[in-house]
Amino acid sequence: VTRTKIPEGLQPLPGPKPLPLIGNVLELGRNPHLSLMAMSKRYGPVFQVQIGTRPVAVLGGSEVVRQALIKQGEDFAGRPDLYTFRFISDGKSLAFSTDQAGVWRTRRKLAHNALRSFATIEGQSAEYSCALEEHISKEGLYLIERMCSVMEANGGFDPFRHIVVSVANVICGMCFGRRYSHDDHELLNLVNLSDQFNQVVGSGNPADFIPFLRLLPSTSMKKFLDINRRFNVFMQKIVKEHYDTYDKDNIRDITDSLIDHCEDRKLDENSNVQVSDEKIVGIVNDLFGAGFDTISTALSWSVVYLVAYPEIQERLHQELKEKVGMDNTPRLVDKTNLVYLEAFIMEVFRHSSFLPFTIPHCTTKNTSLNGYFIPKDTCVFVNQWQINHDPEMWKEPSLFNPDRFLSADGTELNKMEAEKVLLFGLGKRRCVGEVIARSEVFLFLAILIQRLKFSSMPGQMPDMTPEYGLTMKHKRCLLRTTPRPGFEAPCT
Ligand code: HEM
Ligand code: HJJ
Repeated sequence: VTRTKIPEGLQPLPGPKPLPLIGNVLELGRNPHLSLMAMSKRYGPVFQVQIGTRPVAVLGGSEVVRQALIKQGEDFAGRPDLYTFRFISDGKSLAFSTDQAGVWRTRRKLAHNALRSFATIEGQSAEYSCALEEHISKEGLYLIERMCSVMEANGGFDPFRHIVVSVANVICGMCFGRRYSHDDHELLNLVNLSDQFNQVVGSGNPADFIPFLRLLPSTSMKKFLDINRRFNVFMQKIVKEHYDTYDKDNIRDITDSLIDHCEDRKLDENSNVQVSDEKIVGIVNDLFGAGFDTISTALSWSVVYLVAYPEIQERLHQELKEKVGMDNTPRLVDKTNLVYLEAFIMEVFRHSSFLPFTIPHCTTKNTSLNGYFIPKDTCVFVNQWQINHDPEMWKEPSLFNPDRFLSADGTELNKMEAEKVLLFGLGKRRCVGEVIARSEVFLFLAILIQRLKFSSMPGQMPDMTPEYGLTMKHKRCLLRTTPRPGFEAPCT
């Protein structure tokens, strides 16, 4: 190991003493967000652990995270070259690859523009404000039908199992211009296996840092490779169908628009072609993968919280009754009026912190933070869970209490409190789907809470212990649902 000399006036990062070869991997344990938060009490908001032989800087305070990701954004905008990331989209993922700044920036802009054009740009329809709203409204109503019919047949339903298909259909509509039936096994098998994906790519997977572990047989790694293979086969088939039927005068969806961008660029002789077609069209893999997994996780957690806190569920339903009424389907414009729902969503984000760490970052040059030297190419973990549970920032952080996000008179969202929650990252690498994600979680929930009441199976409260991973899920469970008065019809 070569050490960069520490410049004068700077200190090396503090942290626990590493063991030879494995470093501090034993101290990380099964819940790195908790163990690293505990270490932060001792070493401060920025410290170092060694995973295998590799030093990792861990950021766990609101101030240092803002300093690093916003004020020193350029220095912290890289991604580390991690073993498991090489298998995601054949190493060509927008989110997980080590693309140089120029390539990454071009791809990120394309992703932003594609989402704007096919999701949030205002449409001309009177019924829906944008394509996103249309997709969510329709899939929301299908989801209710589905939940009720499964309920009638089986006396209980697994929330994640059905939510994930509806959420996948929203992103499918925008990316591919199509939807799948709730019985389509090709889609079901793909989207119901994301646990394994998430557990393997969660920050601090020892196999990313300790090469000899990769030689040991591992079922989780086998499943991870299998999921990525199936994911790529699924995506390549759809992309090929798009190439075969592509018509430059009729751009149907995000996949078409990315293909169109490649074609346009070939006609432009001045363009400095540096990003391959594969890396451009492959952006749709990230949009689809992120689009189905994160939002279905958020919604499934939300439904479980509704069941665990029935008085909160009742208050949410009453708010919908008052502010939207029972004769109208909720719309995105209702968001500003449904303040308790907004507060509930913020509290689900904070309390579950189901994305405990951002995707790992990497320093792009020698830099410093809080007087500590951090060399170029240092892997950086950002502990979002810690910021969302910091007792200095939150009164009784382990209490689930949406009211913490309301003004004293309960009529307005307290924006200052809401902005303290960190779930989408910050700065140059922050989530490109945040607007879509927030809209989608809001509208799906408004539609579900207006029409349905959720409850536990008698004597079987869902287990809300999260399973560690990139996105953390609650254990699969069975819940009950009954239609609210006036909405019995779709459930026959
Ligand atoms: C990146 C959160 C939904 C697309 C991220 C990151 C976080 C995040 C924490 C990493 C930030 C970092 O590394 O610093 C979430 C949450 C979501 C959500 C909590 C839902 C509640 C979505 C959706 C899409 C999306 C719906 C697209 C349709 C992406 C992409 C990146 C990303 C492409 C990679 C950005 C980059 O590396 O430059 N998201 N996300 N996300 N997200 Fe999301
Ligand atoms: C996936 C679940 C996948 C991709 C991407 C390429 C892109 C979750 C956070 C950010 C979103 C960024 C992305 C997430 C992963 C999934 C997801 C799965 C295959 C994939 C922080 O999206 O089962 O398979 O291939």
